[in-house]
Amino acid sequence: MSEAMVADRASEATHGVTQHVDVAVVGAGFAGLYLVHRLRKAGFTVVAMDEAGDVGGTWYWNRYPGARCDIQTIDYSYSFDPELEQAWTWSEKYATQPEILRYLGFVADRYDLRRDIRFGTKVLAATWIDATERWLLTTSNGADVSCRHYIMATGCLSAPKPPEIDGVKDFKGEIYFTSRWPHQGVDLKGKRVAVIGTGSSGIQSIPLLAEQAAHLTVFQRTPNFALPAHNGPPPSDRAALLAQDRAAFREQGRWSMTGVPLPPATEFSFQLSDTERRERFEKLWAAGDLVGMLTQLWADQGNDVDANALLADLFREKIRSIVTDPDTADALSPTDHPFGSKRPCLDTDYYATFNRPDVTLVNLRKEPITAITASGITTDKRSIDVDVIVFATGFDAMTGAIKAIHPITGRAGRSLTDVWADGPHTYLGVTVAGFPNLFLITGPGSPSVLSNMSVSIEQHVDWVVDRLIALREAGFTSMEATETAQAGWARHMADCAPLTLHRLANTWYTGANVPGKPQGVMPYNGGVGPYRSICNEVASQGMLGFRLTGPGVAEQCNDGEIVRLQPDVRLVLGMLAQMNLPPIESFGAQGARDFVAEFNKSRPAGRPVGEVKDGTLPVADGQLPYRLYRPATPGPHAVVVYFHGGGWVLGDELSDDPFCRDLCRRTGMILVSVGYRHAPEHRFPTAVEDGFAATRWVAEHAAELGGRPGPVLVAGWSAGANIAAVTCQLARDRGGPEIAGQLLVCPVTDCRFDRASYIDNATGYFLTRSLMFWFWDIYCAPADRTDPRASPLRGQLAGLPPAYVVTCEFDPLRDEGIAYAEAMQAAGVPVEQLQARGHFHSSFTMVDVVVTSADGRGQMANALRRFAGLPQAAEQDNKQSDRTNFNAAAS
Ligand code: NA7
Repeated sequence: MSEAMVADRASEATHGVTQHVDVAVVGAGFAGLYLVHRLRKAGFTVVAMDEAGDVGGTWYWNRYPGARCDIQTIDYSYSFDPELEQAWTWSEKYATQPEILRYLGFVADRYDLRRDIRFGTKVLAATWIDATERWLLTTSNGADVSCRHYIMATGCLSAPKPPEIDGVKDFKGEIYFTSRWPHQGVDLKGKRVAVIGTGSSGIQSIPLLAEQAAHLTVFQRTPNFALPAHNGPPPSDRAALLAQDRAAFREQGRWSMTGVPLPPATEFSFQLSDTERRERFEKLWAAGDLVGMLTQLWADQGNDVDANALLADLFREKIRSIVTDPDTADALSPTDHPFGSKRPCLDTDYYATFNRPDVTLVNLRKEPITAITASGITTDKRSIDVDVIVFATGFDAMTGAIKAIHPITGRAGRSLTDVWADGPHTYLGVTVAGFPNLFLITGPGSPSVLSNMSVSIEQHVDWVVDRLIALREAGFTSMEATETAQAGWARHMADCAPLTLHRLANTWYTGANVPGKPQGVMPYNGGVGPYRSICNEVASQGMLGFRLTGPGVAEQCNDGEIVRLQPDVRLVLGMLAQMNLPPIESFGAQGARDFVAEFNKSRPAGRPVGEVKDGTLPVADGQLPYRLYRPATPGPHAVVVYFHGGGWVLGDELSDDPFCRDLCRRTGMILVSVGYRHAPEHRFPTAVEDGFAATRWVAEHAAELGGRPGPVLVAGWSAGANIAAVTCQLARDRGGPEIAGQLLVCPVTDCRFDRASYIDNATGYFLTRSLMFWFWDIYCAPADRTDPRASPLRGQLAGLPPAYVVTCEFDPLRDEGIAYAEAMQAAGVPVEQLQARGHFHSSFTMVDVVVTSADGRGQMANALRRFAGLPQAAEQDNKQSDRTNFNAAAS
């Protein structure tokens, strides 16, 4: 007898009518249907409940004219059963709502799912009962439900937002909501119709409503970017790809960033000419591919404001070319948010609809609605009489359908509404601390609405059901996220913020569309594939961050944070691990140099600066090459002498090119990157003596180089930072040159290898302990290593120029960098530190790859500007960081 049956019998005796199941599900849409199928196959008893009269979820309700999906239907399908995929053929590239609903009905029939679904049934309250370790659900219709596990498959956009406009009740005409369009349809012939809202629902329905209405007035608060869908049959190229290898196509989608198998763009905006960018844009405009437009143009379109603006300009140009009245075109052109930060739309003749004589646009930014009256809509400029008002005003997204639907009371009587009062807190977007055995499918904190929902839904359902099976096998009856894991997820979500521009717009992604709702990016923007691998890791690391309990089994809690690396660092390290490279030191010095040179060819090119010039400078016994980076701004500029990384063995004056360009742009200073000589050909102390000599030469020739005469600054990364640090000590002791400040990024400062960071980060973070041993051996004989020119930490530190010292958490060199900063400070040197959480040794030099390091590079640039007595730079990244993930604020 199953556990549910036992409980059922016991309960019947006392309560009579409660339905006992292993798992209860709310929702019978994409997620609910797959849940019922998988749970049943896994041998769980299950009941699903839905307020609707049939399956479909969002697609049951959202049946306004023109409603379609805007991910190509080939991708917007279940993939769990190849036979199902063979049995169903979509007729259109973007299926209409009726076809999607037919598909979901077909799926329900095929697997006989309806027999476990209670339609017309609302869950009124859900309460966790500690004593039985079960959820008790009271329902609007029929028996209450007792379940071990409670799964919310309620969708992200299913709780409509109230109109929030005074006077709605006074209106004497007809009122409709796109999200609750009457099943029998609406006859608008001969009527004066108003539509409020120009999100996806408004944009899809407006052209069709215009065709029916006598006159259509569109009330627009925020213009949106829309791309023509070019509907028709599914494109043959993608259909062929799917047919060719269905499994591979689906698998590629599962591991992609968006859930759609399209390789992301690799070239950056600044690597493409205007013509090339326009060609790419026109191609995607003609293809009508929204995911393509979001990901395929150039690699930085999604995370760089300026790169995104190039795309937004092209969009606005299109709008002006379609809409004949310039004022209307202007009003329809979005200017207040980057493309993609607010959900862009797919349309059919949307912009052209405004060329019709019977369509009027009211720009609510210029004339806000003051009230709805008996006869129509009044703005602060005029009254417009209408017979029908259509509200296309959207949803209380992501959290609305979970917490507003019914009270959910977890452990110790805590309500989810209270726990989420300052915004949703979840672990993986799937579970909530304090709410055992409660699961959210595509909840806040999961990729959900920033992904192809069908892929994310299948992943969540599979992960949850697999966990339930594993719990059952191990004898556990409850599973609950820990506070540590949940706080860690919040931090990870916040770390992901710079990966996209979603934080820069007021949207339903951020909760800004609902008055009074806490604001912050709710979906996980770190990508579908990375998210999948994280969920898999949680399971493979012994259910990291979960407390598992059960009768007669010892409690298990492997507590911790699942992602401690910055999200892009995690991707870079994952890719490096996959490459399975031999240790760099195994190549020998020349082999390692060749390897690094080859490796650098694959990195994004550096960004443009005013001028790049190569030259040589004299040292006592020869010439050193250098590369000078000059800002585009008028000079003379302050001058920074820069030393590249590479363990005194590898690299050259060009090898940190993207980093030098970035510093040049951010600081507005000249950077002179010096090609100092390397070991083993030139062992200690050649590199540091070259560094000192080069700095002196640059200081003496600053004016000739176009620089500002006076003190110079020095900067370096890794072994280059060692040279910069030593140069400051030598300049102090040898009578100049005058140095205004030193920027030391992950510096080598000492020859001791027993600090914790050398042990904790010995392997796995690219710069390994054995590679450092190798560098030291090649560069410097053991007897010389305590010389302050090799280990500046062992030198006199008083009287050094002010320093900005950057260290990275996952770097063997971390602790000696911190030790140097602290020792300088103790010696009276003004020191600032940036201890970069989640970063590795190469984070700051991998410009445009590790974008989460951009903020730190901005801070370094400002430190250099402070040292040079210049005002703080107008921070490129500050304009992007005014809203982060609210989970972070709470953590
Ligand atoms: P959206 O995208 O939230 O759009 C709602 C629209 O309604 C949007 O233009 C809003 O302007 C506007 N709106 C909302 N409230 C008001 C008030 N009070 N006055 C004037 N205008 C208002 O919802 P949709 O249903 O179109 O689409 C939802 C998602 O479904 C879509 O993104 C796809 O993923 C599928 P605002 O932009 O807030 O200024």
